[in-house]
Amino acid sequence: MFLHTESRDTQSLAGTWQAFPDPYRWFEDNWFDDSGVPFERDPAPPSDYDVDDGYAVEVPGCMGEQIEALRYYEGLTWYVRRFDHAADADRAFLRFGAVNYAADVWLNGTHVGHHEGGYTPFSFEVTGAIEPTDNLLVVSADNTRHDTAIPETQTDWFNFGGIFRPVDVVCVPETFVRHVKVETNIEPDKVIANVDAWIDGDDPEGVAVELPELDAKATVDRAATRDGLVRFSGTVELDRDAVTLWDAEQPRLYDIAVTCETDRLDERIGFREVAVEGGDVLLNGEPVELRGVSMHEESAGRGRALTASDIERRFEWLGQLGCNFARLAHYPHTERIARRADEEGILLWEEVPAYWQITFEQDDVQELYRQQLRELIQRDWNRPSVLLWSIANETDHEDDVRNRVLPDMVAYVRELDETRLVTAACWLDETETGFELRDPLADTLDVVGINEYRGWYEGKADDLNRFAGDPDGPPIVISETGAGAEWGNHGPADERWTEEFQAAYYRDTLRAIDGNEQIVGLSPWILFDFMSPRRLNPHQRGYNRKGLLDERGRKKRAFDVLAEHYRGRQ
Ligand code: GCB
Repeated sequence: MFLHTESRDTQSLAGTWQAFPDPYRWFEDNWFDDSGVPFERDPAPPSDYDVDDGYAVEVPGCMGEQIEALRYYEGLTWYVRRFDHAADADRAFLRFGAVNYAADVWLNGTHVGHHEGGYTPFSFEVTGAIEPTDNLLVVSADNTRHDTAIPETQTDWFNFGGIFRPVDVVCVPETFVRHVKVETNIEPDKVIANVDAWIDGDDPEGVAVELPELDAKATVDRAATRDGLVRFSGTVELDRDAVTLWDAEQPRLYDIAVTCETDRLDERIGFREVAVEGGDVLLNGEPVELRGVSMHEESAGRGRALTASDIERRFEWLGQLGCNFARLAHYPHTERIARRADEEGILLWEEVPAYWQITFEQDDVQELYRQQLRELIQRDWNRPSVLLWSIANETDHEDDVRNRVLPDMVAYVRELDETRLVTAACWLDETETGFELRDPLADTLDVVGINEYRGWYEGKADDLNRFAGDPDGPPIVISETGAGAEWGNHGPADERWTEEFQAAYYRDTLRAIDGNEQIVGLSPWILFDFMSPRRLNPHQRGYNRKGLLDERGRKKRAFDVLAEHYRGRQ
């Protein structure tokens, strides 16, 4: 179960760490004694390494962005950090926001855990292992691509390695509230918060819930015990008139506190309900048109380690475009984006990197798939901004194994969270008369994402005229569409890689889908240019150039085309 950290007493381990890239996996074999304890120093003179004097790197950070010579390095890297820990809490956990891709962690020689998956948080209890002074923390971070990983070996993005999100020591009492889930329902005369709280430690006497701004209090009841945690469940009922619902225009958030005798956890929630009815997506009972854009979690020179000002800029651009929606592609982005989207009233599509080819037939891969879904969903299930959980991107809908496994994943997502909509990015099939949605997965989804690049990889940008849509079918979001352009490259609108070509592509595509009743939203590809090692022509040189902005944040002409389109529909 996810360890809630946001409102906790934490010690940040951000700062300078020592990094040891280990392409030959030499240290793995030689740095540990027989009991698996990492040596503190190279025992054999003359010394080949010193754990206190490796490459100095900042954590959070992507190592290759900090050390030019290691930019394309993929493999094992040892990270070392010494720290004092003054707090005298009953229990302590080490919490990692994300490490790409696999991590093993040792504290003072004790192996405290292993984690696979490059974009979701994880934590290990270190209560017995942590000392007041001079702790030695060793983390192996390995971004080797392999064919039973999620994502697999081929992606259209750069495989930034390292500990790129915060690392914290989280201090808690013996018995504490490990996590909460608050689901909200809107009824004609009341608003209901269904609260689950997971207690770690001894079985407490009781658990209470309070919403101070609404002057509401309730106690919740013991419901079940599982994996050493006791779950308490209950509801808080509120007068409909007393509550301002969360929506894009007025993203009202409320504090909620969950307490047991020894502990208190604070969260910020929004009251809102999402649903699909007929071909519409409803937010609080009203159809909503999703004016969005896709983005990667990337910032020039920093890789995926976004700063507060990087996040600020992204929301400024969304505001300038007139967006109420964003697709966070193709893996979980930092939770700070979702928290910010809560405040800004931006609806989100969040996804796991089940991208292109995945070894779906293997049980351990399916387990890893479930784990990545669970870690994302538990992290963000209290965010009112999250509208859609996407389970996959462009997987082969003629593959029987895929067609067996993905519906299981849809069911798993619904088991974890019944209150969000489930989607996936699929393709349309071209037929003699036009385009059809033939992917069998569509029958199990609430909303179908369609990626399409007519007018770029093939066909013409107005080809989508020939997609009639099915007014009785599920709502569709065009989850990708786009064309490459190099910022500052001007020329005629029929010359590829010019800003004018890209702007014309947007105009034609927007016109082609306008009025199609099945299409309820759009998240074109993509807000800004991003690194991709498979894009090498002279206009690209390592970047996918379909951004509305380049990687330095300079706007291309298509930015204004989309802004004008969205602003006209606000
Ligand atoms: C896609 C992928 C996306 C690529 C994009 C492109 O369909 O989902 O990851 O970057 O196309 O630019 O081709």
